[in-house]
Amino acid sequence: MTRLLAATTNAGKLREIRGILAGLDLEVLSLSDIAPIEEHEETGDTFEAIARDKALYYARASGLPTVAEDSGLEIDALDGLPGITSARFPGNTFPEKFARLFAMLDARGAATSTARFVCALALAGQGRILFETRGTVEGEITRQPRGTGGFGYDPIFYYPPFGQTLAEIDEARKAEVSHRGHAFRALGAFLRRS
Ligand code: ITT
Repeated sequence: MTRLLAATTNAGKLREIRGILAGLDLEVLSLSDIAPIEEHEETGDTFEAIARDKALYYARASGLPTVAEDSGLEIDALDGLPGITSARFPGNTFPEKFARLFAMLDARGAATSTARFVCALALAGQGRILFETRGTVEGEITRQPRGTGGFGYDPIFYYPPFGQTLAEIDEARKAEVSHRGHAFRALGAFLRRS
C-alpha cells in the first residue's frame, strides 16, 4: 500500500480528503501521524502557487509523497474576495467573518452574489510536482447562514441544485459536488493510472 501525506493543518479538509480517497489502496497520513514539521508560511499569490509551495515543502521535510491543496471562497460581487485570504480573513469566528462579508456586500449595494469554492491541488514527490489540478463548485451567498455540517464558509454557501447550503448536507453528498471532491477524485484517477 502506498503512503501519501495529506499536508494540511485544517481538520475539516483532512476529514473530507480521507473520505474522498477512502476507496484507494493508499495509507493517507496526516501531519499528526509523522514527526513534527514547522508549519509552512504561505507566500504565493494564487491558489495554485500556494498549493505547489506547500506540497513541495512538506514532501521535502517528510520524505513522503505529499498532496497539498489551497482553497477558498471567491465572491463575484467582491471581486473574488476573500479568495486566497479565506483562512485569515478578519474575524475571530466564522459568524464574524460572515458579518464582515455581508457588510462589504451592502457597501456595494449587493444583497447577495454568485460565488464559488476553489481547490487547487498539488502532488509532490522526488523534489518535484507530479500532478496538479483545480476543482470548483458554483453557488450563491445566502444572508441566512444555515446548517452545522462541513466547516468554514459552508453555512453561507447556497448550492442551487440541492436547494441547501453545503453545511446542510452530509459529507459524502458535499464531496459529490464540491471543489475538493472534484480535485481529489482527479488525484485518485492519476494515482490509479501511475
Ligand atoms: P492548510 O493550509 O493547512 O491546508 P488552511 O485552513 O490554512 O489549512 P487554506 O489556506 O487553503 O487552508 O484556506 C482555506 C480556507 O478556505 C479554509 O480555512 C476555509 O475558511 C475556506 N474553505 C476552503 N474549503 C472550504 C470548504 O469546503 N467549505 C468551507 N470553507 C472552505
